This record gives sequence, structure tokens and C-alpha cells, in this order.
Amino acid sequence: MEKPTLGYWKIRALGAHLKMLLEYAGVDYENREYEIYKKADGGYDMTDYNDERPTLGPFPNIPYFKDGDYLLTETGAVTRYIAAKWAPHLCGSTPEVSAMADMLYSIWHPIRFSKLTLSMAMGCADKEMLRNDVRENIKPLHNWLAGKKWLCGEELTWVDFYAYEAINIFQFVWEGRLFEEFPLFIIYQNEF
Ligand SMILES: N[C@@H](CCC(=O)N[C@@H](CS)C(=O)NCC(=O)O)C(=O)O
Repeated sequence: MEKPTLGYWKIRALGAHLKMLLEYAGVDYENREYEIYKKADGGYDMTDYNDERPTLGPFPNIPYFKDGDYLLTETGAVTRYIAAKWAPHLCGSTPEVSAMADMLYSIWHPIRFSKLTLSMAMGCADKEMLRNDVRENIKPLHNWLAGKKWLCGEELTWVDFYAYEAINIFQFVWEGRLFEEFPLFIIYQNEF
């Protein structure tokens, strides 16, 4: 039987937590990593991905996940699908826990991705500026963890895989000093 395929750039960004989740769930998968090459004229050659992009359905993007004829894009949907199929205990034991995981993903993703990852990808290298931009958004994410083992309380869910990697990005932006300001993140990461 054909292995499922995870497609993403050959970088961590939105791919790392998916690889962690696939490994955790013991899935035998194809890791399709696309490369960007620097051209002699200083531009970038993205044909490795762009040539395949038109085959990626009506909403082409990466990360994507192909499981037989089934194709998914969008990070949240891909993460949830992998958990639902290979590690269903990560989807929440009640509708309340399950919806809480969805809610937390919807809160974490714009902060981590739109505010940080995209700003850095667009060339913003001023980490102090980035910190000032997201500090007030990160505070409630941090404070939410007080008295909890995992994001949804006592149950590990798929959104913890996302949050673990997002904290690594926060740590990068905080130049290694994130835990001085947000100590609950280290307790959480150590537990993960
Ligand atoms: N909304 C999408 C955004 C994904 C996205 O922007 N992917 C970037 C890499 S992080 C990309 O290069 N996409 C390729 C494309 O737009 O075709 C998600 O959350 O998965």
C-alpha cells in the first residue's frame, strides 16, 4: 500500500510539528521536502515546488498531506487529520476538549505564523521589534497554562504538538531568554 506523503519546504516552520506527530503516531510516511535554490542572478528558483503546485487540488499550499487519493492542505486540518487517523486519543475525549483544542489552535496559529513566521520570511530580522509586536499576544497563551499539564488540561491533544514547536520559535525571537519572561513555557516543554 502506498505510503501517505507529507509535503513541505525543507525547513522546520510549519512542517516540524507534523513530523513529530507522525513519528509519535508511528506512521510510515513519505517526507517530500521541497528545496529553493539560489540562482546566479540573485533570484530564487522555486520550481521544485511550483512545478507540482498545480497538482495540489483547488487550495494548493504546503504543508499538504496525501493519503491515497485524499489530499489536504491547511496546517490545522492536516494536524487534526493525522491525529484522528493514527492517534485518536489526541483529538479529545469529549466534545468540550475537542473544541478547546480547535479554539487554542485558532488562537496560537495567527500569532506564531502570521505575526512571527511571515514577518521573518518577509525579511524582518529585528527581533526586538518582533518581541514588542507579539508580547501582549503571548501573555494570555502563557497565563492559560497555569495549573494545566497540557493546553487542554490533563489530556494531551494534537494542538500540543503545534504549541511545542511554536514555543521554540518564540524562544528564537526572544534570543534564548523567553523563559525569564514566560517561565510556564519551560515547565510545559520539559513535560512534552
Ligand atoms: N494557511 C496556510 C498557509 C500555508 C503557507 O503560507 N505556506 C507557505 C510556507 S509556510 C508557502 O510557501 N505556501 C506555498 C503556496 O502558497 O503555494 C496554512 O496555515 O497551512
